[in-house]
Amino acid sequence: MRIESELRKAIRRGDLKLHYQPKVDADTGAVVGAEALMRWQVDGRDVYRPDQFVPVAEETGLIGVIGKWALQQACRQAATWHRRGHGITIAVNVAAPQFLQPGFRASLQELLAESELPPQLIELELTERMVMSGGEQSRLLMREIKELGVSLALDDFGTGYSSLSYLKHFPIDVLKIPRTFVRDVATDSDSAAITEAIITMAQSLAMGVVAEGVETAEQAAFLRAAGCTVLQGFLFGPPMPAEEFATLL
Ligand code: G
Ligand code: G
Ligand code: MN
Ligand code: NA
Repeated sequence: MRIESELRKAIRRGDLKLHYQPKVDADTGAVVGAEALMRWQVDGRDVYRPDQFVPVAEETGLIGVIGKWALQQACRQAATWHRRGHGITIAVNVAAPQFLQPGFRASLQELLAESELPPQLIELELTERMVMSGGEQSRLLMREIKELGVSLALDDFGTGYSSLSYLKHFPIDVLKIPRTFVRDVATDSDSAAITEAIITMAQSLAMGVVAEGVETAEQAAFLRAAGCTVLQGFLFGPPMPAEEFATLL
């Protein structure tokens, strides 16, 4: 419970921040979007990494507060860049208990309105586990959210309970190829085959596809040749503060 009480204090003190990792057009290298990733830092150093505190926040219900805060920050940031002529889409990770909380859609709608942001500039990254476990409730919620104009991406596609049939039933716009597949595309024929299959499937379902964790030029070349249109990873830039991200635009 130590992380929980420290997290409550961190929220009050404003020690949470969003960092932004570039997503680039595979052909031109132009920055087309960003993934917002939460950081809990004091004096520029991580107090805890998100994979440590996000699960605690999910278990204790604090995810409602910090998840809403993250969405608000992302909407404001996207609106600022949009006003400066950079219409880039910001993707925000949404945890299952946050997404399934009553009022999530209404609160998203309010945040979009208050920031005067075109909703197409926000994307939610959902997990397979959430989409599957929420069943019909998830499907209805997803449709309502799409009606707002916000797009939906499936994070770490193929690592959860992948039933391919659900891709038809849920209104998903984008598949994200996980880092664990991308890492080995140049050295392991199975990873290469799986990655190509995800890209082909996304294309035939008229979905977008984003490769995560791209670290080398070889990986980028493979993905580009396989038809992946958007790339994300340390090769193009790590998650960084908004001011630094702005220099890429
Ligand atoms: O940022 P990496 O840099 O360490 O993130 C680790 C994990 O934490 C990722 O799985 C990411 O999805 C999750 N994460 C980061 N920021 C957020 C957030 O704002 N909300 C949720 N739900 N998860 C986040
Ligand atoms: O689970 P999710 O995909 O939302 O989290 C993204 C995570 O991946 C973050 O922890 C982020 O810092 C990390 N990440 C982003 N790009 C790279 C990369 O090129 N290599 C590695 N090893 N990690 C990355
Ligand atoms: Mn993500
Ligand atoms: Na991911």
